[in-house]
Amino acid sequence: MNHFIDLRSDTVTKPTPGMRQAMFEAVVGDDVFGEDPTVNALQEKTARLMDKEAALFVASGTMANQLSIKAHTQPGDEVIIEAGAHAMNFEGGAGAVLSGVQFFGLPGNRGIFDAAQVEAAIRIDDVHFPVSKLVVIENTHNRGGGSVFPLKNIHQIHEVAARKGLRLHMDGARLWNACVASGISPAEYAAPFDSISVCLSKGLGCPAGSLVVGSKDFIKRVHRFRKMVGGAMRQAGFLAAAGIYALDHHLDRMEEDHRKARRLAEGLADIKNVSINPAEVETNILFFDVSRAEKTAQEVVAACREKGVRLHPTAKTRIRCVTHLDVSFAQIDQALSMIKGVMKG
Ligand code: TLP
Repeated sequence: MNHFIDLRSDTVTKPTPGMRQAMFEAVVGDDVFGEDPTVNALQEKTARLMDKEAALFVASGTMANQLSIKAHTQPGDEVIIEAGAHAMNFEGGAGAVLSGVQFFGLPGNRGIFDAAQVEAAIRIDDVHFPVSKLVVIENTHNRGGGSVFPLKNIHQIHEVAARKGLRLHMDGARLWNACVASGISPAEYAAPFDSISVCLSKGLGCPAGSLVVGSKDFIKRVHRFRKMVGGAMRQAGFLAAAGIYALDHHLDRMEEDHRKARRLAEGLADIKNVSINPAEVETNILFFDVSRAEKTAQEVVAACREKGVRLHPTAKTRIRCVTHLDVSFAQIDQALSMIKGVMKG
Protein backbone atom coordinates (compact mmCIF):
# COMPACT_ATOMS: atom_id res chain seq x y z
CA MET A 1 0.00 0.00 0.00
CA ASN A 2 1.13 3.50 -0.76
CA HIS A 3 1.79 5.56 2.33
CA PHE A 4 0.65 8.67 0.46
CA ILE A 5 -2.49 9.28 -1.51
CA ASP A 6 -0.59 9.85 -4.71
CA LEU A 7 -2.39 12.02 -7.26
CA ARG A 8 0.74 13.23 -9.07
CA SER A 9 0.20 10.98 -12.08
CA ASP A 10 -1.43 7.77 -13.28
CA THR A 11 2.14 6.51 -13.83
CA VAL A 12 2.61 5.83 -10.08
CA THR A 13 0.50 2.65 -9.99
CA LYS A 14 1.94 -0.72 -8.92
CA PRO A 15 1.01 -3.95 -10.74
CA THR A 16 -2.05 -5.69 -9.27
CA PRO A 17 -1.76 -9.30 -8.01
CA GLY A 18 -3.38 -10.56 -11.24
CA MET A 19 -0.93 -8.58 -13.35
CA ARG A 20 2.04 -9.83 -11.32
CA GLN A 21 0.84 -13.41 -11.85
CA ALA A 22 0.55 -12.86 -15.61
CA MET A 23 4.10 -11.43 -15.66
CA PHE A 24 5.40 -14.33 -13.57
CA GLU A 25 3.91 -16.89 -15.93
CA ALA A 26 4.94 -15.14 -19.17
CA VAL A 27 6.49 -17.32 -21.87
CA VAL A 28 9.48 -15.35 -23.13
CA GLY A 29 12.23 -15.42 -25.75
CA ASP A 30 14.80 -13.10 -27.30
CA ASP A 31 12.82 -10.27 -28.86
CA VAL A 32 15.83 -9.03 -30.85
CA PHE A 33 15.48 -12.30 -32.79
CA GLY A 34 11.71 -11.65 -32.91
CA GLU A 35 11.29 -14.75 -30.73
CA ASP A 36 9.41 -13.49 -27.70
CA PRO A 37 5.92 -14.97 -28.13
CA THR A 38 4.40 -12.65 -25.51
CA VAL A 39 5.81 -9.49 -27.13
CA ASN A 40 4.58 -10.74 -30.50
CA ALA A 41 1.13 -11.45 -29.04
CA LEU A 42 0.90 -7.97 -27.50
CA GLN A 43 1.97 -6.34 -30.77
CA GLU A 44 -0.59 -8.35 -32.76
CA LYS A 45 -3.33 -7.68 -30.23
CA THR A 46 -2.69 -3.92 -30.25
CA ALA A 47 -2.49 -3.73 -34.06
CA ARG A 48 -5.81 -5.62 -34.24
CA LEU A 49 -7.42 -3.33 -31.69
CA MET A 50 -6.41 -0.31 -33.80
CA ASP A 51 -7.20 -2.06 -37.09
CA LYS A 52 -3.69 -1.31 -38.40
CA GLU A 53 -1.15 -3.64 -40.00
CA ALA A 54 1.52 -3.69 -37.31
CA ALA A 55 2.66 -2.54 -33.88
CA LEU A 56 5.99 -2.37 -32.07
CA PHE A 57 6.60 -2.57 -28.33
CA VAL A 58 8.87 0.22 -27.03
CA ALA A 59 10.12 1.36 -23.64
CA SER A 60 8.07 4.52 -23.10
CA GLY A 61 5.64 7.05 -24.50
CA THR A 62 8.52 9.39 -25.22
CA MET A 63 10.27 6.71 -27.27
CA ALA A 64 7.03 5.91 -29.13
CA ASN A 65 6.43 9.56 -30.07
CA GLN A 66 10.01 10.39 -30.95
CA LEU A 67 10.65 7.28 -33.05
CA SER A 68 7.41 8.02 -34.90
CA ILE A 69 8.47 11.62 -35.55
CA LYS A 70 11.84 10.34 -36.77
CA ALA A 71 10.28 7.77 -39.08
CA HIS A 72 7.96 10.39 -40.65
CA THR A 73 10.44 13.23 -41.20
CA GLN A 74 13.78 14.43 -42.55
CA PRO A 75 16.02 16.93 -40.71
CA GLY A 76 14.76 20.47 -41.34
CA ASP A 77 11.10 19.44 -41.60
CA GLU A 78 8.45 21.10 -39.49
CA VAL A 79 5.96 19.36 -37.22
CA ILE A 80 2.62 21.09 -36.56
CA ILE A 81 1.51 20.44 -32.99
CA GLU A 82 -0.41 22.11 -30.18
CA ALA A 83 1.80 24.53 -28.20
CA GLY A 84 1.35 22.70 -24.87
CA ALA A 85 1.85 19.20 -26.30
CA HIS A 86 3.97 16.60 -24.55
CA ALA A 87 6.04 15.67 -27.63
CA MET A 88 7.16 19.29 -28.03
CA ASN A 89 7.60 20.38 -24.40
CA PHE A 90 8.28 17.41 -22.16
CA GLU A 91 10.47 15.04 -24.14
CA GLY A 92 13.86 16.63 -23.51
CA GLY A 93 14.10 18.43 -26.85
CA ALA A 94 14.24 15.04 -28.57
CA GLY A 95 12.58 16.28 -31.77
CA ALA A 96 15.52 18.61 -32.38
CA VAL A 97 18.20 16.13 -31.31
CA LEU A 98 16.99 12.83 -32.78
CA SER A 99 15.09 14.04 -35.84
CA GLY A 100 16.44 17.56 -36.50
CA VAL A 101 12.89 18.85 -36.83
CA GLN A 102 11.37 22.08 -35.62
CA PHE A 103 7.91 22.43 -34.14
CA PHE A 104 5.16 24.88 -35.09
CA GLY A 105 3.09 25.26 -31.90
CA LEU A 106 -0.60 26.03 -32.52
CA PRO A 107 -2.58 27.74 -29.74
CA GLY A 108 -5.16 25.23 -28.56
CA ASN A 109 -8.29 25.41 -26.46
CA ARG A 110 -7.51 22.91 -23.69
CA GLY A 111 -5.14 21.30 -26.22
CA ILE A 112 -7.72 21.08 -29.01
CA PHE A 113 -7.25 22.78 -32.39
CA ASP A 114 -9.01 22.67 -35.74
CA ALA A 115 -8.38 22.11 -39.43
CA ALA A 116 -8.35 25.83 -40.32
CA GLN A 117 -5.44 26.35 -37.89
CA VAL A 118 -3.54 23.48 -39.47
CA GLU A 119 -4.20 24.75 -42.99
CA ALA A 120 -2.96 28.25 -42.06
CA ALA A 121 0.21 26.78 -40.49
CA ILE A 122 1.27 24.72 -43.52
CA ARG A 123 4.20 26.41 -45.25
CA ILE A 124 4.20 27.28 -48.94
CA ASP A 125 6.81 25.70 -51.18
CA ASP A 126 9.56 28.34 -50.87
CA VAL A 127 13.26 27.94 -50.00
CA HIS A 128 12.87 30.29 -47.04
CA PHE A 129 10.63 27.89 -45.18
CA PRO A 130 10.97 24.51 -43.57
CA VAL A 131 8.94 21.70 -45.12
CA SER A 132 5.67 21.06 -43.25
CA LYS A 133 5.63 17.28 -42.91
CA LEU A 134 3.67 16.03 -39.93
CA VAL A 135 0.70 16.97 -37.75
CA VAL A 136 0.61 15.63 -34.18
CA ILE A 137 -2.57 15.38 -32.11
CA GLU A 138 -2.50 14.53 -28.39
CA ASN A 139 -5.53 12.53 -27.20
CA THR A 140 -6.35 12.88 -24.38
CA HIS A 141 -4.45 16.12 -23.97
CA ASN A 142 -2.39 16.16 -20.80
CA ARG A 143 -1.87 19.90 -20.28
CA GLY A 144 -5.34 20.50 -21.66
CA GLY A 145 -6.69 18.77 -18.55
CA GLY A 146 -7.31 15.31 -19.97
CA SER A 147 -9.45 16.73 -22.76
CA VAL A 148 -10.82 14.39 -25.42
CA PHE A 149 -9.95 15.39 -29.01
CA PRO A 150 -13.24 15.52 -30.96
CA LEU A 151 -13.36 12.95 -33.77
CA LYS A 152 -14.96 15.54 -36.07
CA ASN A 153 -11.89 17.82 -35.74
CA ILE A 154 -9.63 14.84 -36.38
CA HIS A 155 -11.45 13.98 -39.61
CA GLN A 156 -11.28 17.60 -40.81
CA ILE A 157 -7.58 17.84 -39.91
CA HIS A 158 -7.00 14.56 -41.75
CA GLU A 159 -8.68 15.98 -44.85
CA VAL A 160 -6.32 18.99 -44.85
CA ALA A 161 -3.24 16.86 -44.09
CA ALA A 162 -4.06 14.36 -46.85
CA ARG A 163 -4.75 17.12 -49.39
CA LYS A 164 -1.45 18.86 -48.57
CA GLY A 165 0.63 15.67 -48.33
CA LEU A 166 1.29 15.80 -44.57
CA ARG A 167 1.34 12.76 -42.30
CA LEU A 168 -0.74 12.45 -39.12
CA HIS A 169 0.49 11.07 -35.76
CA MET A 170 -1.52 10.65 -32.57
CA ASP A 171 0.15 10.82 -29.17
CA GLY A 172 -2.35 8.43 -27.63
CA ALA A 173 -0.58 8.00 -24.32
CA ARG A 174 -4.08 8.16 -22.84
CA LEU A 175 -6.11 7.19 -25.91
CA TRP A 176 -7.75 4.52 -23.75
CA ASN A 177 -9.24 7.22 -21.52
CA ALA A 178 -10.54 9.07 -24.60
CA CYS A 179 -12.19 5.87 -25.84
CA VAL A 180 -13.81 5.09 -22.51
CA ALA A 181 -15.05 8.68 -22.07
CA SER A 182 -16.40 9.10 -25.61
CA GLY A 183 -17.53 5.57 -26.49
CA ILE A 184 -15.42 5.83 -29.67
CA SER A 185 -13.40 2.66 -30.35
CA PRO A 186 -9.59 2.67 -30.62
CA ALA A 187 -9.91 1.62 -34.29
CA GLU A 188 -12.30 4.49 -35.08
CA TYR A 189 -9.90 6.96 -33.51
CA ALA A 190 -6.89 5.36 -35.19
CA ALA A 191 -8.35 5.20 -38.72
CA PRO A 192 -7.28 8.66 -39.99
CA PHE A 193 -3.76 8.39 -38.53
CA ASP A 194 -0.54 7.18 -40.16
CA SER A 195 0.82 6.33 -36.71
CA ILE A 196 -0.38 6.14 -33.13
CA SER A 197 1.54 5.80 -29.89
CA VAL A 198 -0.26 4.26 -26.92
CA CYS A 199 0.99 3.78 -23.36
CA LEU A 200 0.55 0.82 -21.05
CA SER A 201 2.12 2.53 -18.04
CA LYS A 202 -0.53 5.22 -17.44
CA GLY A 203 -4.21 4.48 -16.83
CA LEU A 204 -3.75 0.80 -17.72
CA GLY A 205 -1.50 0.35 -14.69
CA CYS A 206 1.50 -1.48 -16.22
CA PRO A 207 5.02 -0.97 -14.88
CA ALA A 208 6.43 0.08 -18.28
CA GLY A 209 5.91 0.04 -22.01
CA SER A 210 4.23 1.69 -24.97
CA LEU A 211 3.47 0.70 -28.54
CA VAL A 212 3.76 2.40 -31.90
CA VAL A 213 1.04 1.33 -34.34
CA GLY A 214 0.88 1.86 -38.12
CA SER A 215 1.50 0.28 -41.52
CA LYS A 216 4.01 -2.58 -41.92
CA ASP A 217 6.46 -0.34 -43.79
CA PHE A 218 6.24 2.40 -41.19
CA ILE A 219 6.74 -0.01 -38.29
CA LYS A 220 9.77 -1.46 -40.09
CA ARG A 221 11.36 1.99 -40.07
CA VAL A 222 10.46 2.53 -36.41
CA HIS A 223 11.99 -0.87 -35.62
CA ARG A 224 15.30 0.22 -37.16
CA PHE A 225 15.30 3.46 -35.15
CA ARG A 226 14.39 1.59 -31.95
CA LYS A 227 17.55 -0.47 -32.41
CA MET A 228 19.58 2.70 -33.09
CA VAL A 229 18.59 4.34 -29.81
CA GLY A 230 19.31 1.15 -27.86
CA GLY A 231 15.64 0.41 -27.28
CA ALA A 232 15.71 -3.25 -28.35
CA MET A 233 15.06 -5.43 -25.31
CA ARG A 234 15.52 -9.18 -24.95
CA GLN A 235 13.01 -11.12 -22.77
CA ALA A 236 10.63 -8.18 -22.81
CA GLY A 237 7.69 -10.59 -22.67
CA PHE A 238 7.57 -10.14 -18.89
CA LEU A 239 6.54 -6.52 -19.52
CA ALA A 240 4.38 -7.38 -22.53
CA ALA A 241 2.45 -9.88 -20.37
CA ALA A 242 1.44 -6.99 -18.10
CA GLY A 243 0.21 -5.14 -21.19
CA ILE A 244 -1.92 -8.05 -22.40
CA TYR A 245 -3.36 -8.47 -18.92
CA ALA A 246 -4.16 -4.75 -18.69
CA LEU A 247 -5.87 -4.62 -22.09
CA ASP A 248 -8.03 -7.56 -21.01
CA HIS A 249 -8.80 -6.40 -17.46
CA HIS A 250 -8.13 -2.70 -16.95
CA LEU A 251 -9.76 -0.95 -19.90
CA ASP A 252 -13.40 -0.92 -18.87
CA ARG A 253 -12.62 0.01 -15.26
CA MET A 254 -11.19 3.36 -16.40
CA GLU A 255 -14.60 5.01 -16.28
CA GLU A 256 -14.22 4.65 -12.49
CA ASP A 257 -11.11 6.84 -12.66
CA HIS A 258 -13.12 9.43 -14.57
CA ARG A 259 -15.83 9.42 -11.90
CA LYS A 260 -13.14 9.82 -9.22
CA ALA A 261 -11.72 12.83 -11.08
CA ARG A 262 -15.17 14.42 -11.31
CA ARG A 263 -15.79 13.84 -7.61
CA LEU A 264 -12.40 15.39 -6.83
CA ALA A 265 -13.17 18.39 -9.09
CA GLU A 266 -16.56 18.96 -7.48
CA GLY A 267 -15.03 18.79 -4.01
CA LEU A 268 -12.22 21.16 -5.01
CA ALA A 269 -14.72 23.66 -6.43
CA ASP A 270 -16.18 23.99 -2.90
CA ILE A 271 -12.81 24.79 -1.30
CA LYS A 272 -12.01 28.41 -0.53
CA ASN A 273 -9.48 30.04 -2.88
CA VAL A 274 -9.46 27.10 -5.28
CA SER A 275 -10.52 27.75 -8.88
CA ILE A 276 -11.70 24.90 -11.06
CA ASN A 277 -14.55 24.25 -13.46
CA PRO A 278 -15.71 20.67 -12.77
CA ALA A 279 -17.70 20.67 -16.03
CA GLU A 280 -14.39 20.67 -17.92
CA VAL A 281 -13.22 17.40 -16.36
CA GLU A 282 -13.71 14.75 -19.05
CA THR A 283 -11.31 11.97 -18.05
CA ASN A 284 -8.77 11.30 -15.25
CA ILE A 285 -6.72 14.55 -15.28
CA LEU A 286 -7.65 17.86 -13.73
CA PHE A 287 -5.93 21.15 -12.99
CA PHE A 288 -6.86 23.66 -10.35
CA ASP A 289 -5.63 27.17 -9.71
CA VAL A 290 -4.68 28.71 -6.36
CA SER A 291 -3.97 32.29 -7.44
CA ARG A 292 -6.70 33.57 -5.10
CA ALA A 293 -4.79 32.14 -2.11
CA GLU A 294 -1.72 33.80 -0.64
CA LYS A 295 0.34 30.73 -1.47
CA THR A 296 2.13 29.48 -4.53
CA ALA A 297 1.33 26.09 -6.04
CA GLN A 298 4.70 24.84 -4.70
CA GLU A 299 3.74 25.89 -1.15
CA VAL A 300 0.30 24.28 -1.39
CA VAL A 301 1.82 21.06 -2.74
CA ALA A 302 4.48 20.98 0.03
CA ALA A 303 1.84 21.50 2.74
CA CYS A 304 -0.39 18.79 1.20
CA ARG A 305 2.56 16.42 1.16
CA GLU A 306 3.01 16.97 4.90
CA LYS A 307 -0.60 15.86 5.38
CA GLY A 308 -0.20 12.78 3.18
CA VAL A 309 -1.45 13.70 -0.26
CA ARG A 310 0.86 14.18 -3.22
CA LEU A 311 -0.02 16.60 -6.03
CA HIS A 312 1.93 17.95 -8.98
CA PRO A 313 2.58 21.72 -9.31
CA THR A 314 2.78 22.63 -13.00
CA ALA A 315 3.00 26.44 -12.86
CA LYS A 316 3.23 29.18 -10.24
CA THR A 317 -0.41 28.82 -9.22
CA ARG A 318 -1.50 25.68 -11.08
CA ILE A 319 -1.68 22.15 -9.68
CA ARG A 320 -2.39 18.88 -11.47
CA CYS A 321 -4.21 15.84 -10.06
CA VAL A 322 -4.57 12.51 -11.86
CA THR A 323 -6.78 9.63 -10.73
CA HIS A 324 -5.87 5.99 -11.32
CA LEU A 325 -6.40 2.43 -10.13
CA ASP A 326 -4.35 2.83 -6.95
CA VAL A 327 -6.57 5.53 -5.47
CA SER A 328 -10.03 4.75 -4.10
CA PHE A 329 -13.13 6.93 -3.80
CA ALA A 330 -12.55 7.01 -0.03
CA GLN A 331 -9.02 8.30 -0.62
CA ILE A 332 -10.38 11.01 -2.93
CA ASP A 333 -12.54 12.20 -0.03
CA GLN A 334 -9.57 12.05 2.35
CA ALA A 335 -7.44 14.00 -0.13
CA LEU A 336 -10.17 16.64 -0.37
CA SER A 337 -10.26 17.18 3.37
CA MET A 338 -6.46 17.41 3.49
CA ILE A 339 -6.41 20.00 0.67
CA LYS A 340 -9.22 21.88 2.40
CA GLY A 341 -7.15 21.99 5.58
CA VAL A 342 -4.15 23.37 3.70
CA MET A 343 -6.15 26.05 1.88
CA LYS A 344 -7.67 27.24 5.18
CA GLY A 345 -4.38 27.46 7.06
N1 TLP B 1 3.45 12.25 -19.13
C1 TLP B 1 3.88 12.22 -17.76
C2 TLP B 1 4.89 13.32 -17.49
O1 TLP B 1 5.85 13.37 -18.47
C3 TLP B 1 4.27 14.68 -17.37
C4 TLP B 1 2.68 12.36 -16.86
O2 TLP B 1 2.85 12.13 -15.67
O3 TLP B 1 1.59 12.71 -17.36
N2 TLP B 1 2.54 11.70 -24.04
C5 TLP B 1 1.76 12.18 -23.07
C6 TLP B 1 0.48 12.86 -23.41
C7 TLP B 1 2.16 12.05 -21.73
O4 TLP B 1 1.39 12.56 -20.77
C8 TLP B 1 3.37 11.38 -21.42
C9 TLP B 1 3.84 11.23 -20.00
C10 TLP B 1 4.14 10.89 -22.49
C11 TLP B 1 3.70 11.08 -23.79
C12 TLP B 1 5.48 10.23 -22.27
O5 TLP B 1 5.36 8.99 -21.69
P1 TLP B 1 6.62 8.32 -20.91
O6 TLP B 1 6.64 8.96 -19.57
O7 TLP B 1 6.24 6.88 -20.90
O8 TLP B 1 7.82 8.61 -21.72
